[in-house]
Amino acid sequence: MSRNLENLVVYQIYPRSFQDTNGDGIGDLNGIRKRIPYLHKLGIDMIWITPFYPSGGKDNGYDIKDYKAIDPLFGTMDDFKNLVKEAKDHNIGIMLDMVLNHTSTLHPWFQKALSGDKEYMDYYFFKDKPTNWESKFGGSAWEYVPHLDKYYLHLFDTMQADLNWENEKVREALYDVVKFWMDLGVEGFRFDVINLISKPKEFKDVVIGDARDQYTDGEKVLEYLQMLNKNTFGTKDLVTVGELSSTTVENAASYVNPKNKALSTAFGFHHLKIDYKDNKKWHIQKPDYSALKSILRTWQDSMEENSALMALFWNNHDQPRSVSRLGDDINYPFESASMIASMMHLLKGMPYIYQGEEIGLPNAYFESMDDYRDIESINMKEILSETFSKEDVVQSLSAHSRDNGRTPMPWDHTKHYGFSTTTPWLKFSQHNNLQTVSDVLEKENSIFNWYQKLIDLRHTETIVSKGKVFWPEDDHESLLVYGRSYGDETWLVYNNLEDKAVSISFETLPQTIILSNYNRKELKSSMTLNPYESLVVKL
Ligand code: TEU
Ligand code: CA
Repeated sequence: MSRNLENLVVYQIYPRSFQDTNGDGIGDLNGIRKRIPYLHKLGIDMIWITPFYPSGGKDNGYDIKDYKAIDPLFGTMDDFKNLVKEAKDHNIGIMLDMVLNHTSTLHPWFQKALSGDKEYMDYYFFKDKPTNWESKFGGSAWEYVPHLDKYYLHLFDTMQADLNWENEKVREALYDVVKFWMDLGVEGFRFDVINLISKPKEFKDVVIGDARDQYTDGEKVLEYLQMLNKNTFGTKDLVTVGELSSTTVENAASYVNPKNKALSTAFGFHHLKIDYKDNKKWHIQKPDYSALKSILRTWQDSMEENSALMALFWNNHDQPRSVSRLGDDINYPFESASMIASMMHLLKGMPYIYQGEEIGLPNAYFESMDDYRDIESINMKEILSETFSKEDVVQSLSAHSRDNGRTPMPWDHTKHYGFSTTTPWLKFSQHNNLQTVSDVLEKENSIFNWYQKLIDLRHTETIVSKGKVFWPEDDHESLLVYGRSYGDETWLVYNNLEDKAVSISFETLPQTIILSNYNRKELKSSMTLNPYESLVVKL
C-alpha cells in the first residue's frame, strides 16, 4: 500500500542547534535520539534532518565532502542507525537532506579536478572566461584557479562548486549516494536547491540582476528528477521534497504532479518574500498581506489542478522566525504564533514544523554584529555596508539573517537552557521573555498544544487532508479566510493577521467551533475577531 502523503506532518531538525549530548556546544545525533519521545508527544510522522555529513564547514553542512559518512561532530554511523531504529519504534520516519547541486571544494572529486584530471573537471563547470553572474552569497559566481587558468562555477559559496548533471557519471554517482541511505532505512529525502541542477548549454552575461533566470528551472530539471526517481526512490514508497529556489508555479507543479513521477512535494518561497522590498532580501518592508493572499491562493489552486501537493511551511534554518516576522512576539506571542500556524496547517499540502516553532521561538535579537555566524550574514555585513547606513545593516541582518532560525533550542531553565553543558556554537535567542520547552509543556493552552491539535486534525479529519480549498469573498485587508470542503462537510478558517480587532459576519451560523486561539465558546452571526485571532468553524 502506498503511503498517504496528504496526512503526513514533518518536523525539521537543524542538528547543530537541537540538543548537544557530549558537551561540545554542538547538537548531535544522540541529541535527536534523546528527544524522540518529545517529538512523538508532538505527534509528527517524519523528521527531516539537515546535513550531518563531513563538510568543509563553510555553510554549516551544505558543503559536503563525503556523502556517505557522518561528520564526527555529529556522531557515528552507529549513532545514526540507532536513531533510525528508535524513530521507527515511535512510528517516525527519517528524511535526509541531499545536497546534489554542489559539493564542497574539499570533496575528492573536486580535488581531482583541481589536480587537472580532465575526467573530474567534467564533474563541474570549469571555463576559460567567467560571466558576470553573482553568487547567492554575494560576489562573483566564478572562482579563478590560477594553476589551471580556469574559473569554476559556484552559485553559493566559493567552497560550494556546482556539479555538472549533464555528465552521466555525476548522475550515477549521485544515485549511488541516495541508494546508500535508502539501504540504511531512510524513508524520505529533501533535495537542496534541486531546480538549479540544469545549467544552460552556453553561459552568458546578464544585463541586470543576479542571473537567476539563467540557471533556475533549467531545461532539464524535470528530466533529471525523473531519472533520479526511476533510479533510486521511485522503486520504494518514499517521501520526497524538492527545495525550489525562485521557481514558478508552473514549474513547481510539473515537478510534483504525480503523473510526472518526479517528486512528492516541494518547497516554494514566494509566500515568504512578502516582506522583501522590491523582491530584495536585505530591503525590509512590512509584510504585504494582499500579496500573501494571492500567492497562497494561486499556489493552492494550481496544485489542485495538477493533483499535486506543496509543502506547507513558514520556518526553516534559512528563515527568520515567523512569530517575529509576521506576528507580535512581545504582546501576542501565543495568539500570533498560533494564528500563523493554523493559517498554514489547514491548507492542503504537507506541513513542516521547524524546531522551536512549536514553542513559539522568536528571532535571535542579537545585540552585537559579532554574534552572527552564518556565512551569508558575514558576507552581507560587508557588502551592505557599501550602500546602507550602519543602522540599516543592523536592522536588515536582525530581520533577515539566517541565524534567526539557527539559535539553539531552549529546553529548560538550567544553565545553557538544557541544550548543552557548555556555551553553544551560536547564542540563544536574546528575546527577553524566552519560553523554553519545559515552560510550554507545563501550560494547558500552549502553543505546543495548538500544534498537537493541528497535527491531530490532519491525521484524523479527511476534510483537512483531502478536502478542496476554496476562497470566500472577503474585503478586509487584515483578514485571511479560506474554506475547506469534503463531501457535504464545510469548514471556514478565519485568520486575523494584525493586532487590530476585525468584524466578521456569517451568512448562516456555523454549527461548531473546531479551533479557537481565544478559547471562544459561542458564535454570533456578527462578531469581532480579536488581535491575531484564528477561528475555525464547521458549517
Ligand atoms: O538554500 C537555498 C537558498 O537559495 C536559500 O534558502 C538561501 O539560503 C537564501 O535565500 C539566501 O538568501 C539551501 C539551504 O537550505 C541553505 O541552507 C544552503 O546554504 C543553500 O541551499 C546552499 O546549499
Ligand atoms: Ca555535541
